[in-house]
Amino acid sequence: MSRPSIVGPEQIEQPYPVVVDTTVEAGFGRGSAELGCPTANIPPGLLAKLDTGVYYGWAVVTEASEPETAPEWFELAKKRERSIEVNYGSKLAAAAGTCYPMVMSIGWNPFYENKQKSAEVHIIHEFPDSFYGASIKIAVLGFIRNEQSYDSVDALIEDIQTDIKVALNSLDRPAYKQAQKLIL
Ligand code: ADP
Ligand code: RBF
Ligand code: MG
Repeated sequence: MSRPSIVGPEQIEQPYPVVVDTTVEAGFGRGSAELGCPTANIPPGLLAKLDTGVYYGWAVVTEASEPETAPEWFELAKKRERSIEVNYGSKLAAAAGTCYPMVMSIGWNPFYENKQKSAEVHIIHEFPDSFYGASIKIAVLGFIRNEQSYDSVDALIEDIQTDIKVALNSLDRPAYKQAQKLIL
């Protein structure tokens, strides 16, 4: 299916920008393994005012201090087959505090028939290490498409690659570039 290479108006319009400041939590652990597309999971309740679907915007991650009491998502992290390292973003180095483009998916991942709603941010940057527990600020600026189910993992991967191109093109406009300052 052919898709537009740029989406959304020249100016940012209601209900955007949607700015959220939160923590990177553990998800189901299949993003990087199966799709080659790691996603920083965040609490979906913070984005309840947005419909399910795929969005674009900017993201900034920074190191966070260790919480005094273990958060709920630690439980999910411990149940995972391969253990994850929760480093609170201490290995981010120069990536800490830098604003990167992102694509985000909100919903039930119809392809995987998830029982729980998730909100996941794929930051368009290669990070050498994971950053579970880090602070993450996002500015959601536009909608790309509805979530879909697919006949194969490859078809999902192909659509995500197109989402990334669409996000980069859509963010490369003056009003959208300016919006970086909302989270810097
Ligand atoms: P999970 O199901 O736990 O979210 P993923 O396979 O989706 O597992 O991997 C997500 C983790 O990978 C993030 O929490 C983050 O620590 C790390 N990560 C590395 N690179 C990126 C990136 N470019 N975008 C988002 N997360 C990344
Ligand atoms: N999952 C789906 O089931 N259908 C989708 O259309 C879909 N689109 C996505 C688009 C982007 C940009 C990203 C980052 C993820 C998308 N996902 C989608 C979620 C994907 O299934 C999920 O990230 C992995 O299962 C890891 O939890
Ligand atoms: Mg994830």
